[in-house]
Amino acid sequence: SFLKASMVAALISVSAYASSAQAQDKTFTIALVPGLTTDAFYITMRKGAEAAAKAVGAELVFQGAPDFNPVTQVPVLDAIIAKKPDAILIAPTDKDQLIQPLKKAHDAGIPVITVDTFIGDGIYQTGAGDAEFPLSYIASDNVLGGAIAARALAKAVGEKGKVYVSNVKPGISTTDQREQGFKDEMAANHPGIEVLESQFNDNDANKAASQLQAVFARNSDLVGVFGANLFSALGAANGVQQAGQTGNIKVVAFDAPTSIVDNINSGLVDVAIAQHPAEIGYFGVMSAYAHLTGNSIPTAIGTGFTIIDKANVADPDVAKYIYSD
Ligand code: T6T
Repeated sequence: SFLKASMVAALISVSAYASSAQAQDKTFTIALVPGLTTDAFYITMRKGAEAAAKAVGAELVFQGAPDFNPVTQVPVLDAIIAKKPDAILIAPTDKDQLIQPLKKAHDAGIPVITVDTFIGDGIYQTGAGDAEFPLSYIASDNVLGGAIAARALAKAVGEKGKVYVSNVKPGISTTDQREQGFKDEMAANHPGIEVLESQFNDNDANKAASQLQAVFARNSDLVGVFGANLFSALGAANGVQQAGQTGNIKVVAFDAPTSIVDNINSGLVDVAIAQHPAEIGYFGVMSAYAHLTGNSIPTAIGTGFTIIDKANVADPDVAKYIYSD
């Protein structure tokens, strides 16, 4: 009869509702471990991650060390693993030194996705090697970024003269790749440029500033510098200013903190290559969520760049890529 059929239909719909509600009731906890906490790049990444977490009803835990260093990052990671989150997103601070610590998470059944930086060679899910267990690598194309920087610097200095790379330290996947991309592009297409020895500053802008002045003291014909990350670029630019060489020594900066706007407008920095950290955080969380809900995910996701200079820095479509403080 009609009554019976409608009762059955009602029961079916109640149980369908109950099971979908149950699925949605599970609040996934996703941890994001940045390279360091006090860096506008990772602060912006966190915003994108929070936006995605909100969209899927997940809880985001953001926990990191105060400096970019495996010695301080590993204990933070260990503490996160002990809390057994549903997934870990991490920017490993060293290609090799984070393999074993992350393997512990993997062995504990916690899915690992690396954001910004990678471990091993960054090629995951191959079944070969000891560092291919992360599910995905979500980041800028850093070799390309280095090549973009080389072209911008070569143009700024008129394709001629001595330049160098202000860098963090060897062993970090991102900044290693930027330096490689920069040097390869200079060697292949800019014969008038001489690339001097790189200077490593340990992510200390003050050190980068002193190094700029020391390189200039040894090479009075220095014409340009590529700052391979936020602190390297900020420090190198400050060094140029302190040496009274604004406009004479051209600066191409990787990353785009708010201070870059003033530096571009004043002519201290010629070009800033903004990464899209919010995009990295957003797709990091979305990938973790997709995996946790039974969907397959890409083993690599490449995010974009925005190239900022004096001509476009005031354009809202460009300025929206300036990092959050
Ligand atoms: O350049 C970013 C990031 O991509 C790199 O891995 C480390 O340095 C930054 O966080 C900027 O400080």
